[in-house]
Amino acid sequence: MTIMETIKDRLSIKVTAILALVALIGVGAFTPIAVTAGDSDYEVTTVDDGGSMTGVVRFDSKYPKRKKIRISKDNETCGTIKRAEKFLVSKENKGLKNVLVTIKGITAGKAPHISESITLQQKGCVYVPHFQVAEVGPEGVDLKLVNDDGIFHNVHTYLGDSTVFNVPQLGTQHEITQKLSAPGVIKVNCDVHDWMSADIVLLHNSPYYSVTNKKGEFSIDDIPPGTYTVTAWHEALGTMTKEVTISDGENSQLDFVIKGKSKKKKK
Ligand SMILES: [Cu+2]
Repeated sequence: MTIMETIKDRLSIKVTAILALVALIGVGAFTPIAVTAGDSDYEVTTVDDGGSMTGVVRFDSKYPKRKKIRISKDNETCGTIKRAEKFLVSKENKGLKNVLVTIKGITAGKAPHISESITLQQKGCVYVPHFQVAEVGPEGVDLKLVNDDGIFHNVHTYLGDSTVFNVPQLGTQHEITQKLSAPGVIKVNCDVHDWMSADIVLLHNSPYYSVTNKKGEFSIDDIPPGTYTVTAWHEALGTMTKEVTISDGENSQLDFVIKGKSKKKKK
């Protein structure tokens, strides 16, 4: 095999692997596009008589169950079984928690609530909160890492495939602070306890967003009237897109329904 053939061969394996991954993630109408951080030339103005938008992100039928994770180390602190936090679905209405809903294309509107610091706790070998979103200014944000466990954790953060920071946190180090600046989706993992994961989304100039609660509900207000694209982003499902028209002083309802896997037919 020549070098070129070897490269071509490897490339085709890689492409196949990526396509397989896309097929896996692309549940329902979601597409695996990462969240975008916001407009750079956003202008803060007073929104008189803006409209609002409320809605629900939910499954239509069967929804993914929370995966059971067996713990084999640090059991005194971590316990023996955890439930994955990727899919937090309400039994009541099949609503999905921790979906970031964002209205795109608003270039002038309400002021963003800029966070100077955010906190990520390590408690019982789980990150709390599992998902959080913050608006950052040009100075970035301080991420306070709190170790409530008194055991060794290693906080490793990624933006895409690149490491943002990778810091050990001893049981004796209750709190350490790291700076985050670049907007985007930051994945957090513990190199000691591989089940520990969290997502932090940093936005810049993007105040028109909401994160779904445990019933999959979201709400955004003070929206200048107009027709916009709305995206719903979930860590494991990717992005779903819809259009909404907002009118003066009125509320628009917009629901995202995720097509769950169909139930197996009984024989
Ligand atoms: Cu850990």
